[in-house]
Amino acid sequence: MIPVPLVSLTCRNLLTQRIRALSQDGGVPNKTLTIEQVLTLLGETPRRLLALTADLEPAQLRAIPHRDKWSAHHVLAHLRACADVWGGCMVAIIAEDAPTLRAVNPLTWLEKTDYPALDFKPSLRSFATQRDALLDVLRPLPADGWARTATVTGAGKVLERNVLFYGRWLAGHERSHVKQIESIVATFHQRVP
Ligand code: NI
Repeated sequence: MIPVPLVSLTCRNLLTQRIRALSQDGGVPNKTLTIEQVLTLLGETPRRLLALTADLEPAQLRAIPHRDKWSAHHVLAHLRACADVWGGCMVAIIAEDAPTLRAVNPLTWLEKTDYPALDFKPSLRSFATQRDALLDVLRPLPADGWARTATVTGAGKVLERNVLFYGRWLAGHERSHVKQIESIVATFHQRVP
């Protein structure tokens, strides 16, 4: 039996404010994933999201279950913003020789997008298409390509970061949010006593 959604937020501002208030995990990049693990995880994320949410109704995708503070809709909007920012850094470092990049907070970037206003399923398709394009760039990359660096400003001290740094950050961060969506979706599959 499917519980009635408890909260349904459709207002874009409320969504972005909620994501901003609840995001606390973007600042801790993963430091241990291998290149193969990064590629595998990045390829899995859109497929996992599709499989997990395939039988949910739009209202369920926007509903915030008791035990979780995000809806699936929040998570997808957040993941898309992170993919834009960190995936964009990877592509820039591959395309340019030792570029200087200005650090962008994905939470700030999200506010410049229409992701919170989009319906979940077309938004997920766009996310998957973007991911395929990123993987087309990353899969042929030799090991020294993953070590290409950028100088990153605007995040306090000036940093040097490479492609693998952003790949680990993106993949590790998505892995935790996929688990979060598993938890959200599980609440809709529980039997109500
Ligand atoms: Ni996050």
